[in-house]
Amino acid sequence: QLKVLDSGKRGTHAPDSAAVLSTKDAFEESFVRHVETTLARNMYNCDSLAAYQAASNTIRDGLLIDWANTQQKQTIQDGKRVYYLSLEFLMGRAMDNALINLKSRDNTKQSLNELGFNLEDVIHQEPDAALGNGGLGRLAACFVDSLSSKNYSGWGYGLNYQYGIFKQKIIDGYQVEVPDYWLKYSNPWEITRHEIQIPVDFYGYVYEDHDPNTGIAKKVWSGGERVLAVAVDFPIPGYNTPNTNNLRLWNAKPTEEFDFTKFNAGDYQQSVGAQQRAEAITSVLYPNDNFESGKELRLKQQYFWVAASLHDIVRRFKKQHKNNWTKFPDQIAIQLNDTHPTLAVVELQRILVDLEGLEWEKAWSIVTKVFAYTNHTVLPEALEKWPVDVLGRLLPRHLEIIYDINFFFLKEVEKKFPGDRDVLGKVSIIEESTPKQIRMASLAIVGSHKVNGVAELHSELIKTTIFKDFVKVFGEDKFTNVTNGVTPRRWLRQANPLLAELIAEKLEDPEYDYLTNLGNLKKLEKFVNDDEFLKKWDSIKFHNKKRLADLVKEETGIVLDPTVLFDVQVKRIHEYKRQQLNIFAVIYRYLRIKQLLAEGVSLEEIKLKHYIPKASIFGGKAAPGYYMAKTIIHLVNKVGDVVNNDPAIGNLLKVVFIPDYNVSKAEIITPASDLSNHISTAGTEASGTSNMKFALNGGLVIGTVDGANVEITREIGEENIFLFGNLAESVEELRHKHIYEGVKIPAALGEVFGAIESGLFGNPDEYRALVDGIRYHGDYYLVTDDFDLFLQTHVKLEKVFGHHGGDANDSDHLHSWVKKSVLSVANMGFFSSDRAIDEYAENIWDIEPTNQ
Ligand code: GLG
Repeated sequence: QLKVLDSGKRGTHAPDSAAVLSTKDAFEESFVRHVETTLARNMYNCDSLAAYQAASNTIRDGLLIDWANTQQKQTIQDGKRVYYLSLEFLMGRAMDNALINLKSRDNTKQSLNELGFNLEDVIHQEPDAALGNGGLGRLAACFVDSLSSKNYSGWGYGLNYQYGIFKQKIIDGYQVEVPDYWLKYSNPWEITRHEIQIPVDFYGYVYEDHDPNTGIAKKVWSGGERVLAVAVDFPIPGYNTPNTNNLRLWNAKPTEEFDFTKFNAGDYQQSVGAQQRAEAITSVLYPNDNFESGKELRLKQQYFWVAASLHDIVRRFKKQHKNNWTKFPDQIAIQLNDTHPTLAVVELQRILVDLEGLEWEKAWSIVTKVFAYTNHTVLPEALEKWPVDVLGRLLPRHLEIIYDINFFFLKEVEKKFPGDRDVLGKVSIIEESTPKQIRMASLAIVGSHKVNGVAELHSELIKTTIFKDFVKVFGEDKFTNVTNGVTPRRWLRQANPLLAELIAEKLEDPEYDYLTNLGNLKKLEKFVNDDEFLKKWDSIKFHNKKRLADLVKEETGIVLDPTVLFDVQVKRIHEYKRQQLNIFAVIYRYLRIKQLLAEGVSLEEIKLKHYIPKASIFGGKAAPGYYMAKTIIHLVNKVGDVVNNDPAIGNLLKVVFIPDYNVSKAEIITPASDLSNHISTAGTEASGTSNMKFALNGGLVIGTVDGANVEITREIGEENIFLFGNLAESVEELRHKHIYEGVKIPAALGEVFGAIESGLFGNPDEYRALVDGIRYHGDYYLVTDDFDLFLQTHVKLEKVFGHHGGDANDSDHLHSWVKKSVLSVANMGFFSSDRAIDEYAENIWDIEPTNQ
């Protein structure tokens, strides 16, 4: 029985974070104590890094009190909890976010000032927690923020990689990967739970045993290799609430076991070797986005994480509910973020049947009530499949269970569709290929009670394409949509403090309550004809553009004029995201400007009649093994070299590639865009989330009719977004045409290819694969079909942007572009991750917020 502390008592021991953070004295006292004790330094010898460490330890102390209170409160309330299983949490920096959520930023800033430090400098000392690749990992980070902020009881479970996503350097225009050893100076935000160590087994064999009492046969998995999972916790503060959830990431550690046979045989090195390998499991994040490489270590990571998390969840359940298993689904919901944690389905079935002795059917009905699965992509190269022999060697008992799950499932399918071998083959969890493979998405669907896509279009597409046979078997209701969202705490308040402040002022909301009621932004619409307001709005954008120009100068040496149109595309580099379409259009623009100049047209005239000045800003990482993506990076950089060093074109065009795009850089880039590109081939981008961030920060969007662009358009109005391109429903036909009738290169694109092949951007052989992929190999991503439409849309949007002087006195610009910007922001309330989490809670998890 847990001891229940009444709130009075709790008050005397551990009030809340406010005690450490709300008064300057308390902050300063704690700061100095951490400098002197935790860091063993003194105030005379305290640089910004030490200041960061002392400040974050102080803030962390406050968080831990909230964290402990929350855990106790949640345990006492004994409600249902959700566990979000994600192999990636792309958190970024923690300090600024914690200060904002705890509403202690101003106070801390002042305290640090008094101590002789500048808050911004201190914040910059923190390395990004970059335990993710892109949208999928950042979504998980936004979701844990919303779970806390909306007072849900919800934990994240993941892996504590020693190396996050690599750091990207650009050398001679090429991407070079550098390891990201982010824990160099230890991490003040993590709390290692040395007492929570869970053994995880691999390999070995399965035998049958008989219960001595009942004589019933049961399977036993034995032998193999054992690794320990050690829990590392990160407190996740909610905004304006004491509710502080937990993100638990696992570290792999060797057991103390030791191979004495080898040791005695004199082979000391070998005897510790296996143990040393244990730590490799959590050492590095796989750097692929939307691509599965099928490496055995990756499967090991997945099982290690899933097994540790489930044993932890089951242990916590048993502490309160013993073996009252029917209660399990009333207490616990588990969300599978993509198929990466799908082995959790199998592991829970194994725990219930093999370890807890439940009957198969009873166990399976519990399992399927607990799990739900989110799909993030329809790209075939991203769908996980594991060869049967690889999985069977690593996890022999799990393979048997997968076969049994499939057997019982197919029996049901057979009942529904007697004799229909075609359906059976299509929905089978085992693909009868050579080698045989396990289809993880099929397993996830069969093991879950709900399956969701991440934007309306995507959720419809999965029902009619990759999962259509499952819809036949399970019916439509199992498949649903939850459109993604982003947290306005980080992506508005933290990234764009001036805009957040202006909005608070206009909404007469000095406490910034709109940050958890984002629908309130709608009230901004009233001011859309108020010139003073529009000017202020525009001057904030200008300020943010200057801030980005400073970053670009620092990172690349290139000087950007902040009055020109900032045209941004930052995201992972991928053919389906079509950075190549963008850079080809930039090349075309450059060629046209050069041609006009050659015809004797002056720069001024070009500006007035043809092209407005703009800067094309790119950023993003390519997976280290993705040749085509790396080629695109190289081309962007080489185009930049040519264009930026051509004095003839003045400020008409600049092209920059910002190296090492990450969360912290996104916080500077996002608020500074006039226009951002979300131009994937229709039907390929499941949702996109940066489109939401840009629109929320008053940047306009040029995009295809894909992913969440569709819903953004519906919310903000089609007059406030620049959509173009072929629709998802035409894609198949166009691809088919390319193959059977050949690819037609539009004239403008032909000129671009000509320039590339003339060597204007260096050795043309370097770009051969990129150009030939379009010209001779079917143009799979439909660059040729959308190129002219993209150019035309630019002509249109640049008219709307007009000739902006940057002094916010251009009234055409104010009444066209800036007005659209305001209207976008006013209607972006739907895209808060709070709304997404509420939908999951209500439609999938069946949980309610806790009482605070
Ligand atoms: C995926 C998709 C994105 C999506 C994100 C979050 O490609 O379109 O926005 O998940 O659902 N790998 C990803 O980033």
